[in-house]
Amino acid sequence: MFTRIDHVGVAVRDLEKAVAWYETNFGLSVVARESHEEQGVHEAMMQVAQAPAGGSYVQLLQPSREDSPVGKFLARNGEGVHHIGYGVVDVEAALADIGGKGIRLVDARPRHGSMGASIAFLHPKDTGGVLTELVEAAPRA
Ligand code: CMX
Ligand code: CO
Repeated sequence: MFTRIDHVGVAVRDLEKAVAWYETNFGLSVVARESHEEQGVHEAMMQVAQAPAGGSYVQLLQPSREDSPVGKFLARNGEGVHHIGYGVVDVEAALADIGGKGIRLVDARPRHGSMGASIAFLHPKDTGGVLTELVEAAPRA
């Protein structure tokens, strides 16, 4: 069902500092910067690899408000790995399959994610404590 690891989401307090750190120390480059107000995040996608089936990234996430998923996570755990995003070919089909196994879906229906992807989250309490995102990448232009 999963085609690759699309990204690892990392909670950070200061997006600009984190971007500079990944550029300087790991040689990664920003490929997209976005803000998603409904998610309460400012984010930067740092490219790790390019591939025909879709790239792989580190997604740096700074909360835009305290009462958001990343804001609450930071208050509780501090900076660090927040979620894993797996690539899927068809996010609706993957949701139906996984939901059918009784795993709680945070998103019953896919919604818009970074870089035009269609995404959905699974609840960490049903996935061994790992917040999990399904990512159907936008069709290539
Ligand atoms: N990883 C693992 N566990 C997590 C977690 C995470 N990232 N976030 C919350 N939890 C756990 C908490 O530790 C807590 O556990 P306990 O009950 O054992 O203490 C429990 O889940 C509830 O935590 P909460 O802070 O009260 O959070 P909510 O119930 O309000 O929300 C969740 C949890 C998963 C529904 C919410 O974080 C969510 O909707 N996440 C998906 C959206 C998201 O993360 N957006 C930002 C990224 C956007 C992107 O990638 O594009
Ligand atoms: Co993500």
